[in-house]
Amino acid sequence: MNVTALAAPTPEAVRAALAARGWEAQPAWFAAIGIQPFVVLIEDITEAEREALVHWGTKSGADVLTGEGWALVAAAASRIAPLARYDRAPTELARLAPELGRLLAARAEPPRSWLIRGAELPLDKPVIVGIINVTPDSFSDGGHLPSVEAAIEHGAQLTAHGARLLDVGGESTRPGAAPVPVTEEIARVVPVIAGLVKRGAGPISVDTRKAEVARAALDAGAAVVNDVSGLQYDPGLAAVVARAEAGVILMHMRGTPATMDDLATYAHVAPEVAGELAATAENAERAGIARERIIVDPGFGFAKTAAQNFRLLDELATIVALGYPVAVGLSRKRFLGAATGRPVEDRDRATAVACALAWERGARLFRVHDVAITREALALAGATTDPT
Ligand code: PMM
Repeated sequence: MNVTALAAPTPEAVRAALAARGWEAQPAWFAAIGIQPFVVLIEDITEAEREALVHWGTKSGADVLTGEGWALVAAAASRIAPLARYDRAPTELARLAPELGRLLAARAEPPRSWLIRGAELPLDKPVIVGIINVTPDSFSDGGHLPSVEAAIEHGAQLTAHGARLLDVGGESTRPGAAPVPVTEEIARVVPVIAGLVKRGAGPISVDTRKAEVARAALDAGAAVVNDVSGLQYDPGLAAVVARAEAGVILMHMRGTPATMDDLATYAHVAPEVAGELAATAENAERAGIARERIIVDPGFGFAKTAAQNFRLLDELATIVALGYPVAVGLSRKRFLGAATGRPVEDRDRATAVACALAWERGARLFRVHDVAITREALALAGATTDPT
């Protein structure tokens, strides 16, 4: 007899063990996903639902921890899966089925690609988003790109280093930053976007919260709108994205850059950010943006303390579980300095490591200043998790 402990925290070891024994790829994957541990936190439940869950847990061998109005259910995913089926779940728990079904489906079949305007980006490999800030006062690189030509040249270089999307922004969103007038923001970003399109660089995303800026950028050839306000700043933005059939990145934050630091109040950051992002994405879909065009981003550094950013990075899988592809903007952020002691101009190594950690937890898009070093870190992380 030979007994081996498999590396089971990810489904890969089980999939590989079954594949090595002749299983087809798809059944091996579903079996591996099925025996993965699955932990769901269920909130706002009635006393009757709580009792039904405890009873079901005892019968089915799942662990159920509960308090008033909530339950935490833990077991292999395959054991919990019947609760997502109306014909198998206790009638008292029918309310649970749709959301649980969505979470289980997102685990088994994560999105494989992202639809942007006029193209489809595959997500099987990391997508590096190169930052082009044309602002005099951006968080980390403001003022480094003094002219349109320099910005275009920089974009071409980021593409050569491996960026698969270029994010052009004309308004700083650092804590306390003042808003930029629409005409000024358009004057900053449109010539750069038009110039990049002319050079064949891109695809291009515009980092803006404003409908008018987004419209001008899309007219100039942008394919994606990256909105750090998650559609909260300008009620007209969603319709612009929907009409143009553009891709959209919806980032989580609370308040505005001027007020966000006082709103970093969470009892448990990851589930709260996930809940708020889910509502944002539903808004977007209700406004006519197709699900396949939506990326969510937990908004590192926006209305979060350093400690909350670290928790969020560790628990990123909670955001991934929403079922939308996840982007992360970790580049040079203050919390990386809190861990490494490095100033903002010396945080690209920490950024690269943080991106690799985020990839392992399921992030697929990485918005960074230094594309070359991040590409190396992600090449290694990607090779380590590649099943082939
Ligand atoms: N961070 C900044 C700006 N735009 N967009 C997304 N989607 N995610 C981010 O985390 C994000 C962003 C601020 O950083 P910068 O001033 O260095 O660009």
